[in-house]
Amino acid sequence: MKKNKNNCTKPISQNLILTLLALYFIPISNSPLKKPPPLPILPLPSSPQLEWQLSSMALFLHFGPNTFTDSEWGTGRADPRVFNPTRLNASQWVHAAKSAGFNRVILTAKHHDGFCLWPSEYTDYSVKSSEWKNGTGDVVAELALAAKEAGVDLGLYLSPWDRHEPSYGKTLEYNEFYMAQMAELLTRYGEIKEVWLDGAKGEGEKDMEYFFDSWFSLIHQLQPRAVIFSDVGPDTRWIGDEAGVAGSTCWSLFNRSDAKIGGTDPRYSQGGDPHGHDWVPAECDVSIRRGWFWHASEAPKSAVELLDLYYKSVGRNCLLLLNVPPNSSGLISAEDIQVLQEFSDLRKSIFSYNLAENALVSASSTRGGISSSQFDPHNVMKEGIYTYWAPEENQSDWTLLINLQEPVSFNVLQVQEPIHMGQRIIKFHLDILNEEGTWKKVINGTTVGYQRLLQFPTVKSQQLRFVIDKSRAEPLISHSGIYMDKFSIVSSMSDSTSQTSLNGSHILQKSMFNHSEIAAI
Ligand code: FUL
Repeated sequence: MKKNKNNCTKPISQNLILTLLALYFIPISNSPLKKPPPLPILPLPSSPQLEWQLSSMALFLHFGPNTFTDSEWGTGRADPRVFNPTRLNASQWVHAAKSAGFNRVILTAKHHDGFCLWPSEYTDYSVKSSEWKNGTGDVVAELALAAKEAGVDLGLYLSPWDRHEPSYGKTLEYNEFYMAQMAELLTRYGEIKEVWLDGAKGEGEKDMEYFFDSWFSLIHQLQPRAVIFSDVGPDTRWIGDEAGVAGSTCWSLFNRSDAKIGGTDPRYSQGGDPHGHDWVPAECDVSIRRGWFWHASEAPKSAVELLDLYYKSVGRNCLLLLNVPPNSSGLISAEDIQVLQEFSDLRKSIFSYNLAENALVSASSTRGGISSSQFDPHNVMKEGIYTYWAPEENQSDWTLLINLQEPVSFNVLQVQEPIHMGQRIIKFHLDILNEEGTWKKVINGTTVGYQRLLQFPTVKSQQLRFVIDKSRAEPLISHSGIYMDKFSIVSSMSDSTSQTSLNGSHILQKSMFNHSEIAAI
């Protein structure tokens, strides 16, 4: 029998089976399959590091005998009875932090003088020997309770350098002592979200080794959600200055093995390392007053100064750790509270309304095609890092076009990367379409990370063009905004401390490349 092209010589039952089989394999829904997200680019943040970064700011509380003796680095010989904060109210500290937008507080549980703000069982140099509450008080406990009630995270600073403890200088003994104190702090006070320590030490002090690896393992074992701050991480690094200022190029990438606690190169810390193998974002610590501890003679910085620090820390991919020291009565002084409130009001008045909120956004390309809403350019108008615009792979142009639908004046640009996918952007710029119909550059920038804020003299336009010039991999943008800041004074069109050199290493040109090339940079 001759077969026709429909093969209709097969018995009917066989055809029916084939048809049923074919139907079985046809997807029931007509919706197209989703394009998966691109591969993340290593290194990536851990979950506690992400939580830390999203909190943006923390309040540092330097408090102890130094508060009563008008000193900064106590000798460790001050009479413990000087510690007597008769009006101490940890809820007031927490309230001051929370109402100014700080969701984390970090207390000097022990500073260099060795005095413990909790009744440690390993020393008598503590609140136990003070006049305060006749030696029955516990500042760490009071703060832990107040923070918990307010839903504010708690961190503790346990200074390695201890000028009181007799075992300091005897490596084995002191490491045992330090770890025992650390264990007290991490097992008695509920959840601790950050442990802060550093390599600060006076000249000519006794030489000894700190067993950092053992300390860090203990901390992560006892408080798995805590980030550990030190000059070089492991979880968050010191920015390298005590002015609260990050480099205008600031990577969360870092090589821990290239840096040492107590001996960092400030330039390396300020900029991070585009070739770093470790994710170690930076924390910018600075005091609201000149000293870290409260001194009657000092006054707080102004709110506009704090706003400038905000741009130079939070606006450069870092966390701002602002020290606001309680005074000798045990309260944060009224003038500091007022400045904190004004600082909060300034931020609210600038950042609570994104002038691009109703913009129409298009892009040079969209991953999965323009019909894919998953990576839609309009995602950049949504807040948060988990929705983002992604371009198609292997493009030579990475541009977002933002039509504001009417001319708008602004002087601040905000850009955010979905950092759970790695930090990617090396260089970018913003253009506006001027009245003559030509594009004019407003500002160049290097690195974005969790959040980049760039200031420039006020411009007005309806059409904006955000261009990514160089990136470690396909750039992803989770959020973007433009704002009007009427309070800061900005004199130049460029980011003044802009560093274009990436620690002397070569930079990938914007081009097509694959993941093995990325791994090689
Ligand atoms: C430094 C210390 O020496 C200062 O006293 C202050 O605590 C600052 C935050 O860290 O290392």
